[in-house]
Amino acid sequence: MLKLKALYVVLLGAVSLVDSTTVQNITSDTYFYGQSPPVYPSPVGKGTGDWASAYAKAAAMVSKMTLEEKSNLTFGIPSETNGCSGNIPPIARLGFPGLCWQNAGNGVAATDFVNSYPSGLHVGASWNKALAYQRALAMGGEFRTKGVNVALGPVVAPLGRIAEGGRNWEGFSNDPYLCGSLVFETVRGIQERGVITSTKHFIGYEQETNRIPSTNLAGMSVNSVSSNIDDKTMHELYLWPFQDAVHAGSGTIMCSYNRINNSAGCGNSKTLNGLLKTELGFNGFVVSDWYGQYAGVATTLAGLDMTMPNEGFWGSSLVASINNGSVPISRLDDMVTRIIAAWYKMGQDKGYPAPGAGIPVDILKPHMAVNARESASKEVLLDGAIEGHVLVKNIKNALPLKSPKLLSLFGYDTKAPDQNNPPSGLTPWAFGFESANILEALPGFLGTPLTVQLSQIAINGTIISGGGSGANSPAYINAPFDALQERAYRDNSTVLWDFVNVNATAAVDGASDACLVFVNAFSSEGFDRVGIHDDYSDALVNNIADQCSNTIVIIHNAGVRLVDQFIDHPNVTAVIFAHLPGQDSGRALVSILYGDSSPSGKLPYSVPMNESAYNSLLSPSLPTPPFNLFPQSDFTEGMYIDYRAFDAKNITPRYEFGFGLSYTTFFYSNLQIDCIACVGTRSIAEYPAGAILEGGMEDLWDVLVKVTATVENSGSADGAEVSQLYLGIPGAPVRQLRGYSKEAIPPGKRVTVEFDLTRRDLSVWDTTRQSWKLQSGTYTVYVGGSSRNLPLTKTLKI
Ligand SMILES: *[C@@H]1O[C@H](CO)[C@@H](O)[C@H](O)[C@H]1NC(C)=O
Ligand SMILES: *[C@@H]1O[C@H](CO)[C@@H](O)[C@H](O)[C@H]1NC(C)=O
Ligand SMILES: *[C@@H]1O[C@H](CO)[C@@H](O)[C@H](O)[C@H]1NC(C)=O
Ligand SMILES: *[C@@H]1O[C@H](CO)[C@@H](O)[C@H](O)[C@H]1NC(C)=O
Ligand SMILES: *[C@@H]1O[C@H](CO)[C@@H](O)[C@H](O)[C@H]1NC(C)=O
Ligand SMILES: *[C@@H]1O[C@H](CO)[C@@H](O)[C@H](O)[C@H]1NC(C)=O
Ligand SMILES: *[C@@H]1O[C@H](CO)[C@@H](O)[C@H](O)[C@H]1NC(C)=O
Ligand SMILES: *[C@@H]1O[C@H](CO)[C@@H](O)[C@H](O)[C@H]1NC(C)=O
Ligand SMILES: CC(=O)N[C@H]1CO[C@H](CO)[C@@H](O)[C@@H]1O
Repeated sequence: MLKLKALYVVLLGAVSLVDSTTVQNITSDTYFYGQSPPVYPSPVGKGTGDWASAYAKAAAMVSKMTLEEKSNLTFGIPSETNGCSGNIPPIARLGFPGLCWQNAGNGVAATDFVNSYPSGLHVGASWNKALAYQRALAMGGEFRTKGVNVALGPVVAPLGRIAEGGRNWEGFSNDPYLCGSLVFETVRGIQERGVITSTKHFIGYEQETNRIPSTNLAGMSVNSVSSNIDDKTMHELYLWPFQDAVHAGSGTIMCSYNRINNSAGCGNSKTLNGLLKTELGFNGFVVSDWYGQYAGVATTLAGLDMTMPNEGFWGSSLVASINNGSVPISRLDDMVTRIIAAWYKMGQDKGYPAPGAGIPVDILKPHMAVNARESASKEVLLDGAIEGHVLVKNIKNALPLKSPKLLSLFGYDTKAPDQNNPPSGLTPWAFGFESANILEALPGFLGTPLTVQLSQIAINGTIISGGGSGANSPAYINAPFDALQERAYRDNSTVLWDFVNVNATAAVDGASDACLVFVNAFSSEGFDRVGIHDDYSDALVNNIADQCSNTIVIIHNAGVRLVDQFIDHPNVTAVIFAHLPGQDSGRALVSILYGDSSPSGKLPYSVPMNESAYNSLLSPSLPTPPFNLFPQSDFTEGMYIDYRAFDAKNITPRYEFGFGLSYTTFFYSNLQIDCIACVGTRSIAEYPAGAILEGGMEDLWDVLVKVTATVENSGSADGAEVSQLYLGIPGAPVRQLRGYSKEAIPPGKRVTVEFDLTRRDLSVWDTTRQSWKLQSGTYTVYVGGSSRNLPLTKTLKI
């Protein structure tokens, strides 16, 4: 979702919205990878499990509503009393106060007195479920205090299929298991504070390029990209984290701008009625992405329950479609029941702040200060910032620093952004867009911002988040420069810097103990990145390394970032992927640099040797003939993205998925498998047979195998290790992440780590039977510290 509403209106206004059937004008079905099959009618919400009483209360309220009142709950209206990203009006006579919707998945956006939490990618790099849950609780408290009924997040699509995807940083990881486990904790934590989560963007939303309908340079309508995904890949990759979000009880799911198999995300009966509402037993409601409703009756019948941020194709037309019989009233009743049930389910009927109470209409005008920051969040913010840093190179004992007397600092990413108070009045929004000018990038959505080189980086200062609607609002920014200066004060040491000269003219004091070079890889909603390295930053690093024998590189990266142009420089002694740490960026980094904490993050993606490792999954596909007007993106690689592809093709990555260094070492031993489902133990059915609860058939979550291993801190420093379990399923990718556990372990101590493998974890999607299938055969269990460092292996037979 994007805040530049006016721009959208302009773009959409110029577009004649084309239904997928028109496509057949320019081609025949045979040209297509797939067409979405019709799934009707839209399933009526059942209110399973702990939704039962919310559904009963909702049904009672809905029974008192007039047709127009019901209709009015299905679309957004402008508000004169708050600045929320979206508003659903109240029905005062029934005691329903309305709903305020606000960005975003990584903290309350576009307002004051809130915190900026680490972004999704940073949380992914932390591999810490408990911390993800604590972060969600803390963020949820802020949304609640601000009177936000629905938080516009978390994000699990894009998953990260395309390395350059502009919004990959909003989500956790391109591995569905890691992503799914963290979205589960996030939904649970936010909703525990009574805030409805809007897990997004359903589904196959993997590129910004052509994400929405537009007009090309010839003035012709170009439809949104179609993500053409086969059924197996859909289930085992893209639907997987949504399944976890639904299992956690996500109150609403946001449908996406893109099309899936040539049918719009918010009008696709197969994905909405079929996958989400039937197969996953979703009790909540489906909301459109902002201006993402491209048709009227068709979307109503396909399972869309609410359109945002205005009446879209509904309003009086929805009422008319009920009156003329093209939409049954039962569909509208279901839409409204799902919406009101979500509100009751979170307990918003009791003691909830008024919608938008803490979100002023105009932040620049005098307004009441509503402080949403809680003291308990302080620790979560700092720990979250620390744990998402991933150390990938550390030679000559460069780190931790040993009481340095003189540090020299270089790079545009060292200090807080230059311009801290742009005209919008809010730092984060603008600094998100600072270098890559979104206004240049939007028309045509061809993903090629004009200033190609600089658009990859945020040249005016350090980044703590990406840009666009997912950017959040810091209470302050503690930049690396700030924290290092403070440390120099404490230590009576010296820091020198040069942020102006970027090449050989940058002077390095010859007595420097270390030179720290800060660069970034920026990314934003609205356009895809134009590369995964940039020559400008790489030259900056090399120029310092040429002059300084202890050069430490810190990269704030909103996605995969190559290091090939400087990694082998003998003077580059350490490299940290610092991701997007939120407002405590600097002090988190200093804690790691000085060894107050050992780095414990691991990569939630692979870093390849170079661009060519990605093949087609680098640049998002552009419309090509004969589909110029109907861009197609065929997901022909299936399951094989990131490490699944590298493993299958035997491509050696620079740094593999799950890799990250520590200041200590860990030793793995004693792999034990307790296989409840194994041959000779108990006969287990091939297919699940349980009732459909939230997230699908309930027995999909039965634990069929328990694995334990011993992990010892075999070094001399404190540290935390992310133990990872990969599973080789017959006929599936070589190995797939199916368990992980992060434990702090003192030197010389051992812990037992446990991994529970559920029926879903062990199964594959059977396209014929349309069910998860537990195959008979031999499975390999691997346990270790990364996807390619797996010292423990055993097989089991099911
Ligand atoms: C898309 O088409 C593929 C190929 O026909 C099919 O396997 C898949 O189920 C379809 N998915 C949707 C959502 O239409
Ligand atoms: C429904 O919404 C419209 C437009 O916002 C408003 O004019 C009308 O009064 C509302 N009707 C009811 C019954 O609330
Ligand atoms: C019913 O009303 C809707 C909304 O105005 C309209 O799109 C549709 O064509 C109408 N159908 C019939 C059969 O009149
Ligand atoms: C960023 O820096 C460029 C080049 O120095 C400058 O033109 C631009 O105005 C700056 N943008 C912001 C948001 O500070
Ligand atoms: C820094 O200097 C102050 C005053 O001279 C002294 O008290 C303090 O111990 C010194 N700190 C360190 C870390 O050397
Ligand atoms: C590098 O330094 C030279 C002066 O030695 C200067 O002319 C040039 O513009 C600099 N390059 C960059 C990229 O700043
Ligand atoms: C490494 O740094 C030293 C300065 O300390 C410099 O003399 C040397 O040339 C550098 N090495 C390389 C390969 O640039
Ligand atoms: C890119 O990396 C691969 C290994 O991943 C290697 O085989 C290939 O030669 C490299 N290409 C270039 C241009 O460096
Ligand atoms: C056969 C036919 O009608 N082709 C038209 C389909 O739409 C394109 C784009 O609008 C036209 O250029 C073709 O003439």
